[in-house]
Formats: sequence, structure tokens, C-alpha cells
Amino acid sequence: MFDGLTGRLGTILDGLRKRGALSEADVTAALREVRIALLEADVALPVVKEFVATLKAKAVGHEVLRSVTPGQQVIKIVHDQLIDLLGGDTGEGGGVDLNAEAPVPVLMVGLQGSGKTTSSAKIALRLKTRERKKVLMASLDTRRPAAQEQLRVLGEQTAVATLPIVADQTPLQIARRALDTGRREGYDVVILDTAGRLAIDDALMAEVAEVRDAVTPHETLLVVDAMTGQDAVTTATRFNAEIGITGIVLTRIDGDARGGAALSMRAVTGKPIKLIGIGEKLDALDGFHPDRIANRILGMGDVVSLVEKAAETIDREEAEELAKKVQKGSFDLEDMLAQFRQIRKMGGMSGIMNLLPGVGKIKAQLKEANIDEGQIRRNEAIILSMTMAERRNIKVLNASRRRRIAAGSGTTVQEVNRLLKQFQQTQAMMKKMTKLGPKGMQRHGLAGLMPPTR
Ligand SMILES: Nc1nc2c(ncn2[C@@H]2O[C@H](COP(=O)(O)OP(=O)(O)O)[C@@H](O)[C@H]2O)c(=O)[nH]1
Ligand SMILES: [Mg+2]
Repeated sequence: MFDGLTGRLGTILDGLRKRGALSEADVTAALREVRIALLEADVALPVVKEFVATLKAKAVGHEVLRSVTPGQQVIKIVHDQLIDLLGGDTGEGGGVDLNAEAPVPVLMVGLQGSGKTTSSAKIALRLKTRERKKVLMASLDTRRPAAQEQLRVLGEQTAVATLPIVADQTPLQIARRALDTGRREGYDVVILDTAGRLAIDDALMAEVAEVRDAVTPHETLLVVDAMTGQDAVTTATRFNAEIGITGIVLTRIDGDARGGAALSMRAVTGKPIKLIGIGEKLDALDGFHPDRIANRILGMGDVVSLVEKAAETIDREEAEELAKKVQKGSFDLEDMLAQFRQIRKMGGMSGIMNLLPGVGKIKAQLKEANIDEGQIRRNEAIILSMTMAERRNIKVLNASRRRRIAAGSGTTVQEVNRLLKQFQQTQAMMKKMTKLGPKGMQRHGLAGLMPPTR
């Protein structure tokens, strides 16, 4: 996501940062490049214009240009402006609003193939596991013969209830039956998955409107495919005008390198992106966090998502602990050991790579470093051969202790030294990451986080 934009903005902003003083002309020139970068990311033209105009108004202020770190200030302004563009920092990460009387009706609408049925199941699974909600799903798609069956199968895979299929019912009849069942059987949420069309037409809108009037949904979520770029934004505008939507589920973010739909959606439609689909698997759904996405776009890395991902794989407390330590800089070899284990549990480096700062650079570094699992295991063995006191304070590790550890772990003193060096780099990098902020980490590179090789 946002690959091109991240690279371009990174270069532009790095250029600003490197200069000590900034003139108004410098800022204007940089903003011209920002404009081009956004257009190339397929952001809607009116959105780009307003974005750049607002940036300019804020960035050429005297306080900014006269400050000690004008480049840094401009980057902060871009960062804040991006968060605004994406819908503001709500801190909640979107998600489905269930603040209504149960069973809360959630209507899923959108064009055919946008991901409605998949997203219905993903949302149901998310509500079930995260919020312990009892969810019922019903397919109102009577148009495609296999559609109701598709939802039933997804229900089985996620262990979420689906409304029994009754032949020859109309969408409206199914919707009513779903709500009745929801009420009678004590469901918290009823998700209604509608049929789509290949393009917006009156018949589609009439059918959806009829269902909407019958069930008065608390949430009407429009599902759109991010890869269709500005078409997704147009679709959202139409649906909102004709049906009235409460939020957007943007799917196939995983295949969308440019990000134009994500960046324009809020500004053009006025409706929030609530969830994003990031893959075909049923857990590939994320909340939409403008702040985290702005960080990602600016190459600051999405450390929060990284920690969350870790938390899903490992113990949540352990992950929170690690995040705290990273922030405080009190990271020791015990933590590094936990980290090695996590990396292995999380399915190697590739899964977490995209969440880390400076992705482009890291990929290159990773290739060079040629990480292998075996090396991670050897590093684990080295740390395991140390006493707890040694793990907490590596300063005590004199030559004879290092020899003992090498022998104990079946490695060499060189390997022990390499691990210790890497640990010190990681520690230093983590300090810098919190002190210098975003780009500090990128510049320093990720070598420190990676196990030494060779
Ligand atoms: N890569 C990717 N594929 C998705 C995503 N969401 C849905 N799909 C795929 O898109 C296809 C159509 O999805 P479906 O839910 O049947 O669309 P519907 O016609 O709107 O109900 C399926 O093959 C899904 O696996 C996503 O976020 N990422
Ligand atoms: Mg469908």
C-alpha cells in the first residue's frame, strides 16, 4: 500500500530536512513535488489542490521557517495534514458501530465482486472474537445461484451462524426473516449481505433501498475495491447520494500500490473508511487508523500495528511489555531472545517487513542479510547459554565468559561477539527511534533489528 507515494514523499521530505534553513521558495518547490506525488498516487485532483493549499498556508508561516528545525516542522505539518485527510485521529480505528438496540442490523452494499460477502464474514469473525458478539449472517443475494451457499460456507469456516436458506424468497423476505430470527434467538448483530451489480443501475438501487426501508440498518457499509482507484470514490459518492451510507469498507488494499481511493475517499464522500480488507483470508481485515497510515506513508513505519500483530501471535502482555521497553530504551538480551522467538512464530521476516519503517530500504537490506532461521536459532542458543545476570547486563561478558557461552551453545566466540554487537546496535537504534522520531530510524537502517549472518 502507498509504495510509490512513500518513496516520493520520503525523498522530498528528506531533501527538506537536510537543509539547515528553509526559504519560502524551498517550501514552495517541495510542495510542487508533493502535488505531483499525490497525483501519481491517483488522488482526486480537487483533494490534491486543497491538500497542498492548506499545507502551504501552514508551512510558510514565519514560526516554521525561523524555527531551529524547519524541515522537521514541515514534515510534522505534512503528517498532521495527512491524518486530517484520512479522516482525523479518532483513536478508535473505525470498526462497526454497535451502539444500538440488539439485534443491530448491519447492511452490506456495493458492486458485484467488491468483496461484500467476504467482508461480511470477516466482520462477523472480528465482532465474534474481539467483542464476543453473537452474530447472524444472511445472504440476500438471490441473483447468483451460489451466493447464499458461499455465505453459508464462510459461516462454517468462521463458526458464525447463517440464516437457513429457504428457496424462492425475495431479498426483502430474507431480510425480515433474518431480523425476526435475530430477535427471537437473541443475536447481538445481524449482517445482511446484499446482491451487487456490475455497475450502478436503478434496479440495484431500488432493491437496496427497499431492504434499507424495511430493516432501518444501524450501519450501512459500502464495500468498494481499492484497486479501482477513483472509480471506487465515484461509486461511494453515488451510493451515498442514493442510499445513504454510514461508512466504507475498502477491500484489496493488499493489491493497491497507489492508495488513491484510500486518500480521496473521506474528502470526496464525507464518509469514514471504517475497515480495510488486506487479503483473501478471513482474518485479513483491519481497522482504519489514519494516524498509523500517515506514519506508514511517511515511512515512519507502523510500529503499533507491528506490536499488535505480534500480540495476536504471542502473548498480548508480552507484546505490551516489549513495546514499553522499546519506548523506554530498557531493552536487554532477554527481550531480544523473546524477539527472536516472535520472529519465528510470526512466520519469518517477510510478514512483519511491511510494517517496519523504510520498507524499501529494509527489503534491500534483508536480501543482503539473507536471514535464515538457522541463524536465529543459533542466536537463541547463545542467549540461552548465558546466565540471567549476563542477559540483563552484557558489560560483565569478559573473554572467558564469552568462551564459555560459545562452547555451551555450540557456536564460536566470533558468533557470540557478533550477536552482542548486533544487540548494542539494536539498543542504540531503539533509543534513536524514540528520540529522533520517524526518520531517525529509517536512516539508521534496520540492520540492528536483524540477526547477524555469515
Ligand atoms: N486480495 C484480496 N481479495 C479480496 C479481499 N476482499 C475480497 N477479496 C476477494 O474478492 C473476491 C470477491 O469477493 P466476494 O466477497 O465474493 O464479492 P461480492 O461479490 O461483493 O460478494 C473473492 O475472491 C475474495 O476472496 C481483500 O481485501 N483482498
Ligand atoms: Mg456476494
